[in-house]
Amino acid sequence: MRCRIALAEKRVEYEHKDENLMEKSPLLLQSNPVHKKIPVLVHGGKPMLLNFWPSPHGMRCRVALAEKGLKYVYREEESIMECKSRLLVKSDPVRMRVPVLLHDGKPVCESLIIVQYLDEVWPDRAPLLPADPYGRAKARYWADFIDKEIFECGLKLWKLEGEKQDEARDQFLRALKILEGELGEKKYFGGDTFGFVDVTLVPVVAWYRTYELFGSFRTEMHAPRLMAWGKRCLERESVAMSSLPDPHKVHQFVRFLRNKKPGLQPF
Ligand SMILES: N[C@@H](CCC(=O)N[C@@H](CS)C(=O)NCC(=O)O)C(=O)O
Repeated sequence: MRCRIALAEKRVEYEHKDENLMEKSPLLLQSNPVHKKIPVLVHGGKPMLLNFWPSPHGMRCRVALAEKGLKYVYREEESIMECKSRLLVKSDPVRMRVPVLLHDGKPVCESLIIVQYLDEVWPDRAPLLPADPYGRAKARYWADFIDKEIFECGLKLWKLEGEKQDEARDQFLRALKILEGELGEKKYFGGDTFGFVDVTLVPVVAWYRTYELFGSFRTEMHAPRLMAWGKRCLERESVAMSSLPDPHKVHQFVRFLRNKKPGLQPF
């Protein structure tokens, strides 16, 4: 109890594990092999991810963590729209946005930086970026393209209406076509292996429905290869395990946000 009070006094976020003292866990025996008693504080353990479930940026971090088979503590910033947690404010005082990865107590912000950080710290587990500098430069180019032309433009599909929304739809469909060309006949953007560009784009699978319903188009008609790629990605354990949210749930949530926006027609 005194440890919990001290942690609370210091405002330290932590994961609490209950011990069954009749059957001591391997973690307790390994952490306190002499006395085999609680409490034990394990410091610098698993990474922690601060996220908000519909965030496509958070989804890519979850997929990268799963690809690398890394165990981590997941923390939902459930009230992010109204107020940010102390931990989020402390971790990203500039933008206060999710996702944030805390590793060894240090925050890493921005999803693409997080994915690259994971790849650098754990290079031997399912490498995501190509080994050669030119391959890496190309993969980063496409990741940047996806961020701007798919996810940033996707926001405009539900936040705008009229002519501006039409422009966003044209830009979005053009980007899908370009990505369709880049994928070509390959299994993944990374060739035979699922890589950095795949991780960057895969959250779109949970968002297609929302983009389609707000933008009045069918992705299948414009980018059939990308749709097939999305289905292949969903078969991967890492993607399934990363709990990409149900597309209907994402759409319901976005509809709720849009209908709260003043000056826009309810959708
Ligand atoms: N470029 C950032 C975008 C992060 C972002 O837009 N996060 C949103 C959720 S998807 C957020 O935290 N919004 C809350 C806010 O801005 O107050 C990344 O890739 O991580």
